[in-house]
Amino acid sequence: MIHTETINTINYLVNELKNIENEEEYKKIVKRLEIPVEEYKPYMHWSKDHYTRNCIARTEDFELILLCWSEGQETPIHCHNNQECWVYVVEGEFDEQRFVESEKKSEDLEVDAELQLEVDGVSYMNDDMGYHSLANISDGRAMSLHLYMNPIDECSIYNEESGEFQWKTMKYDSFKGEKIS
Ligand code: CSS
Ligand code: FE2
Repeated sequence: MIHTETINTINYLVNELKNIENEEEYKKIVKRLEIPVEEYKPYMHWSKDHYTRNCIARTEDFELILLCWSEGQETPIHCHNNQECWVYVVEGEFDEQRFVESEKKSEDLEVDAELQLEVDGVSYMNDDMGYHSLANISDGRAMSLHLYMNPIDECSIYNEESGEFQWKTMKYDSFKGEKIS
């Protein structure tokens, strides 16, 4: 059975995700999030070189990751490997750009939408909607919680200079609070 009350701890969130019986319920869970920032402490790691991917929980069905962004860090334009992706802003502000293949030349991408995401904001993406990129536009660090269904280990990233896509394996910087060197 799935509950409807506010989710205010990571443990409760992970339990709710594990108890999901129907895919529609993922979306409802994301709307119930009211987790204080301190709760994320075990998963917070930053790097000056790239945004970090900190896995909180993973099953065959879903993956819950905290992304920690230093000022100015961003993703390349990427797909979601046929999975569904929810992004919830924990701290800071993000710019999301969405792209679709150009009708004139399929290897070119065109901006389809640009969104600004603030704390508590949620964004949803899947491959039918196109590709996207996310950038931390805060004056400092930012954090976002990502829920993928199912887990995404690889994605195709777009090289804006060559106009080509390339598959990339995605790694974790920490797993359940343990840093991976
Ligand atoms: N897909 C990127 C983040 S933007 S949804 C990642 O998991 O690293
Ligand atoms: Fe993404």
